[in-house]
Amino acid sequence: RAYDLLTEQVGFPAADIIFDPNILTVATGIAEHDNYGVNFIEATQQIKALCPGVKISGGVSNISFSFRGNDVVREALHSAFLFHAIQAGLDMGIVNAGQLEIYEQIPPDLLECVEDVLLNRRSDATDRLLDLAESYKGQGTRELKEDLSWREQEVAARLSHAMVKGIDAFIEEDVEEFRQTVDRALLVIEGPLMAGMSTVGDLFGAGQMFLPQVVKSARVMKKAVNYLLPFMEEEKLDSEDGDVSHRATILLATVKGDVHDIGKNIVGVVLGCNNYRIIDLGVMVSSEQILKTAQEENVDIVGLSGLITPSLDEMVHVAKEMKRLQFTVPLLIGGATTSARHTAVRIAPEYDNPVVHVLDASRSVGVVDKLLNPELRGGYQQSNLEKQAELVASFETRQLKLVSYEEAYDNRLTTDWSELDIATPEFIGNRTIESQSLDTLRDFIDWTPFFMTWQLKGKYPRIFQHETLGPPARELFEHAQQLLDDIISQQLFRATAVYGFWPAASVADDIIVYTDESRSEQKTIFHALRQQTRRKGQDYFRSLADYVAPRDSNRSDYIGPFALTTGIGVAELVAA
Ligand code: B12
Repeated sequence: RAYDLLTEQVGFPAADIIFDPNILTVATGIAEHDNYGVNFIEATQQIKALCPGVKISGGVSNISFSFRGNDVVREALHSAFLFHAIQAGLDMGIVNAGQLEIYEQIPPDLLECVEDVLLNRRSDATDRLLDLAESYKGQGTRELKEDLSWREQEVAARLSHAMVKGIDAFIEEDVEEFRQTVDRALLVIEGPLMAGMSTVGDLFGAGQMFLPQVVKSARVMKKAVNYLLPFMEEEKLDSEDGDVSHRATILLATVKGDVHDIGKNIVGVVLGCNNYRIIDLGVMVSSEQILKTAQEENVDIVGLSGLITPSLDEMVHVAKEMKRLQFTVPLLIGGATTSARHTAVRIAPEYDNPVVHVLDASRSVGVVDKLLNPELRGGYQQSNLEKQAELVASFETRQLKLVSYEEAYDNRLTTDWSELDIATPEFIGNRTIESQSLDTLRDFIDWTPFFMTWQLKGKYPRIFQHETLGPPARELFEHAQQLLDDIISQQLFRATAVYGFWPAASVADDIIVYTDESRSEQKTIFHALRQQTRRKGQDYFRSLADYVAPRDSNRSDYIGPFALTTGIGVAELVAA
């Protein structure tokens, strides 16, 4: 009701509405409380389905109130609950974010018990968690708990662990140990430290790590880089015979709206160690400030860093501004979200001077050296332009040509409904096939997509004749047959279906479904999409709605929807 009032009567945008359903404590020993976690998750799903566009928040710490004093169990409960609730649609939560275990790293026995409780998977879940909780009592935070074990691992694993867990206590000694094994200090950064950061990024992206934890990881990275800095400078002095005269000036900045600076700082250090004078403007730097400083300081190169998607547009803006202000210095583009393709397609066309995407810090020296060397610059720019032209061409061939919706609708598939023979279904309503014999289905399997999934691209059964793909395809096929034999003989999967026939009529691109033949009560509406891609030899831009007789045609038409699965039991088989 609140949603309807706000969106329909007050004109409030749905996206500005936040529902805050109660999260109540589980594992209290009172059976009525056992389903509170599930209730919240289901409520979240239902609100999202019923009130499209709204956001959901929740007071997460409440869920674990019954385990006050046992931080390990509480942290595990929070992380596991967040993991499931986010999947269900939770957008924001109130939780002591400094005390969160990483979902993937919750000890398996604890995770099982915690999820049994949160998802109310068994009646003795609370008792089992209570028993297990005893063994975690008084262990304080997980860093203390794990101190002893992770220090036993080899150094690269320890570095990765420290990055992911955000533990800075041993980072300098571990960095030093690894540095001893490589030729250059930079290799420590571009090896295990970057690998650790990449894991952090993956876990963050997958919703298994949260922002405060990433901040801790970033601090560890910074500490490690700071430790390595003098070594990188020393290595440079050794190789340059003590010549520290500055060769040229490079301006670096993370663009407006973006706070990521670890990568930019490393680039600054590496270029600085190669005798370039670095002006580092920091993070969130506006285009005006970048270009004003570049002019005042008469810089030789501008380098932009960006790690979030909006930074890509900001970089395009800076490039446009450089053109408008008649800059001629090269522009470097870097940072995890940037790419050679985006640079070629979107940024380079906006500026008439070199725009180069640089993948990592170690490549930055080579690129800068070439761009600033009058003898090499022309050739380098030529090859850069050629590569960018290839990227643009491959991008364009992949672009689909879309027509406007109006044009698509005007060219829809039309039918003379007055003449058409429309069949009447034998029944109206839904019917269910509870269990379809798998043996019957076996003959209908389309094996070509199966091979595609395994990245063996070829049509079945011709693929078996292929010179290189043939042998692995045949082996894979035989394994699949054995597995299918087991699945069918032991009835490991269940195949079920629901199908039905319903009176229906189309109105533009909508298909209106009626409850019965009287066609007086609407059951639901399917909003069908319409093709807008122009393809060779295409006559119409079709929509599923074109195939249902329009409401004003005075014809009685029907739709026959169905839903089926052969996958019941797959999860159990995979887990076994
Ligand atoms: C650490 C980190 C943070 C830290 C940053 C701390 C800091 N001081 O930098 C904190 C916690 C603050 C943070 C915040 C956010 N982050 Co963040 N973060 C990361 C993480 C895990 C690692 C980045 C990093 O430092 N990598 C290590 C460095 C060394 O690599 P790099 O930057 O790529 O740099 C190398 C090269 O690219 C190159 N290079 C970089 N810059 C330049 C510049 C030039 C000129 C040149 C030549 C080369 C060059 O050289 C470097 C060394 O070789 C990434 C995930 C990832 N794998 O990248 C997410 C990630 C970038 N963050 C992400 C997000 C979403 C955010 C937030 C929006 C989260 C939030 N909900 O608030 C905020 C951003 C707020 C904002 N307005 O910017 C997303 C971005 C997704 C997207 N496409 O938009 C990522 C990809 C995580 C994810 N998988 O979802 N983040």
